[in-house]
Amino acid sequence: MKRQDSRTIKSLEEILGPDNVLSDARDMAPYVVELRRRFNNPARAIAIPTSLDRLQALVKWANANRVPLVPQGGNTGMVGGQVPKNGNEIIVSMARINRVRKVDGDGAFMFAEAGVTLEKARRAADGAGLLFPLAIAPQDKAQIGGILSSNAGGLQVLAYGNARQLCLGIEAVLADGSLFRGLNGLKKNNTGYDLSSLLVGAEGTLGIISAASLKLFARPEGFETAFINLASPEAALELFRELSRRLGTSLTTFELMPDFGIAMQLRHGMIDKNPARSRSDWYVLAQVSRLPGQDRNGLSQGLEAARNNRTIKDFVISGKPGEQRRMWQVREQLSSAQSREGASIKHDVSVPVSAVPELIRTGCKAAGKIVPGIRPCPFGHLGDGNIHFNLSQPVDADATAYMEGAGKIHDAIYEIVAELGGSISAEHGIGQLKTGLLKEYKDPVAYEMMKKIKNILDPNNILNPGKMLDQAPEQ
Ligand code: 2HG
Ligand code: ZN
Repeated sequence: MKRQDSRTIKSLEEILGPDNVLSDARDMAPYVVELRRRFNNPARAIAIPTSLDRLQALVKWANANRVPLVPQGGNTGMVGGQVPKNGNEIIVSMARINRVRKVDGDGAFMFAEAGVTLEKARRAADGAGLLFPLAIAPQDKAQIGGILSSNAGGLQVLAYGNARQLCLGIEAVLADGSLFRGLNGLKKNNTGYDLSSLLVGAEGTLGIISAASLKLFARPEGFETAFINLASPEAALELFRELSRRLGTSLTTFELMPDFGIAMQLRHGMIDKNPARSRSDWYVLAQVSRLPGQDRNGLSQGLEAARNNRTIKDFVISGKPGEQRRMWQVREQLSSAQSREGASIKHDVSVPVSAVPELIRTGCKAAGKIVPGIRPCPFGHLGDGNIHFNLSQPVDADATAYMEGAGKIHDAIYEIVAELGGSISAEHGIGQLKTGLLKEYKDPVAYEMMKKIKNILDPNNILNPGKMLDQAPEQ
């Protein structure tokens, strides 16, 4: 270990206590490597503060000594925002600041600290007879701080909104170590700039979120879940229109899947049976939540009507948790099925909902021209206009060579997305994967505003440097 590093570790141990600092390469490995193993840079140490005071002291020290910090939650991010970029950073794990401070049933909110896992937050809401609706996988790993910092979306945005919309306010440690106290349980609070919202989705570049006030909802009595056969994304859009009109916000989920996604799961033994009534080119997983006293037939009536007018081919529907689980499993496993099928070029993009079929049609055509034999697997949150436009390598292609050619495919897909008025990042964020793209596609005035804000709040560029904005603020 370099002398400078051992001095750093000593300072960290003084601030946090020796049990809360890791510097051995083996101990640091789970924090440094992320899900897709695309980023694998070393960290100087892992700091695991156990209290707000210690977190503040740590950030103050880092600012004084110009030590870069990378805040980290459950390390489930997909764009490298939560892992080092330059190799000289200290990862600040928020895992030990993990209390649910309070649940307020009347106001329908809870105060949860950054290290609370999604599962724990959902259980706390459930204990008060309420629902915290955010649904992303894996629930036992993803933490509230990371969820808010990346403005995560997931499978129920349609009815309840993404992380930002589920947040009433946050508490965060700023770059100088001061504490921004934005926690409140107020639905109405018109007192100037919405600073909490600014820090949500900032990927830890403006402050380290230490706690959040989260909105809670009435807990549904049950769900109806359907697995639907359709011929095309156009038909799926038509069905979405029909179901949204009939069901409003009780339609919590509307997910599109290609048959290729199911074929892969069958091939790799991840499921033993297609949950649909028969095979078709496309499927939709739709779910409706039912509050006490509400009619349970809304979804089946909507689907009957769609089958009668030939929008859809067929469907199965169930209110039984076991059967629902099997339908959900197929959707949730799409990402891992793709990784078993070789290399995959991914695009987490959004377009206006009405443009989803065009995105899929033109995107598949463009990708097929660049790499003959490429296997498109566009899937995801059609109801939010958010498609994971993923493309598996041709069978028997060389994975490394395929990934080396990703740039051309990216250019083609992002160009289509831009033409359709969409976004180059829908729900996974910018991190270190999309800094160049952000600069290219963000409105230049908005990009300048972002740089100015960063410069004011973090003049020494110690908070997640090189993430989101690919440059140090001007000194
Ligand atoms: C999902 O919706 C996730 O399953 C992952 O956002 C998407 O792997 C992906 O591209
Ligand atoms: Zn997704």
